[in-house]
Amino acid sequence: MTVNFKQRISAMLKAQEELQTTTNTPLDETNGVYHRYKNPVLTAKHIPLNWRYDFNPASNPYLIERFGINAILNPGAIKWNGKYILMARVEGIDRKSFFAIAESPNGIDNFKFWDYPVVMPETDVPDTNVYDIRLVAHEDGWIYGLFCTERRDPSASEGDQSAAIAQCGIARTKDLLHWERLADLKTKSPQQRNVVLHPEFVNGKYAFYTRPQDSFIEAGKGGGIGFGLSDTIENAEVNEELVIDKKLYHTVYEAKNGQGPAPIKTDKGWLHLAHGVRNTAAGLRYVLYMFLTDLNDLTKVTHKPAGYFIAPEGDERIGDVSNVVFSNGWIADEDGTVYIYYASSDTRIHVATSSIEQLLDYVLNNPADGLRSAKTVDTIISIIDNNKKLVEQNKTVHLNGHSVPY
Ligand code: M1P
Repeated sequence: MTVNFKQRISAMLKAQEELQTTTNTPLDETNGVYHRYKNPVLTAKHIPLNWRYDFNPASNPYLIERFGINAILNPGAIKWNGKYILMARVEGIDRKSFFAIAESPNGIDNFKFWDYPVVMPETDVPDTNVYDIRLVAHEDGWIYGLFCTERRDPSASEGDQSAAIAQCGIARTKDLLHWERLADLKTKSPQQRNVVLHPEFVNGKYAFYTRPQDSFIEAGKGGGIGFGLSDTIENAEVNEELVIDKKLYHTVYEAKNGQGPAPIKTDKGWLHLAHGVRNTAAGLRYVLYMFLTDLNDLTKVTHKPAGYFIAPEGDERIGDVSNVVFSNGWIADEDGTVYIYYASSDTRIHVATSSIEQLLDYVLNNPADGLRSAKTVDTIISIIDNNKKLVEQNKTVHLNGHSVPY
């Protein structure tokens, strides 16, 4: 082993150790609903060096990176044995995605990958690409992972090497290490992505959030987030998909939308996190939004604040697929803290923290979309007028030379 070889390994290990052990801190600025954090929680640089380098000087005398990682994004999330687990989508330089699990003691930093990437069994029709897993601890006792499985469209001509069929793969586990692959979900839709399993039985059946409109080539032909039931999970089949949250003209989910992680149960209803997409001159823009569904009727959206909950900001706006935030994982802790994991621009993973209380306040009390500019102005005027009333009632404090209502 040359000195240079040893020095490079040592420098790389040191840099990675520093990256993994850096304390993450919340940013001061907040909109009252959540805190963003200074550093991403996972990046391509977090992938263990022994996955990428052959450290044997005999077979790799130049210490060449034998397999590069392009990005880490869109993780499923779950609290498991007291640890915060992210099952990330890792994308190699060969464009194939696979899953790998990283764990953290506190959910905001010190994420470290397990020794090996996840070995996900295939069905009789091998997956070309798998991604965007949603982890759900179902009341039947299994942990399920629902993910997108993509294969080349068998009807595509030889000249068309990009047409694909996306469907929902289903796997389950008891320990996150050994996975049993079940049959892919059957629906009437030619394409399915962003399918999520509801954590409880509904009328004794397995319940799914789907996206019936999805067309891989063209963004939808009507539709939105669907909901349907299946008698079994082993050969899951949803025959009827009811659209519960549809795409809508001139909203942030005008072009398409998709369920994020499985919803969180609260005493006021089921809290949902979803992504909405609209087209712009700069390309598609992906943002996150929230809504609440009825505790007993999961198909009824009871509250939905206007616009986005999280949009790409600062560095988040730039990456492999710019102007994108996407989330398919969150963890609601026993003390009510909610860890929202989101990827920015299909490149790296961040955390934002909130609480059930704050999220409920947000979905219950933030104004709904009036769907017209005039209604937006009405909303703002009502906020101004309420603040004026406080001033008139002398309910003010003086801050930095301003009279501010309290
Ligand atoms: O590139 C943005 C996202 O695009 C797809 O999401 P959707 O199916 O809603 O359009 C997915 O490929 C997702 O992984 C990706 O982050």
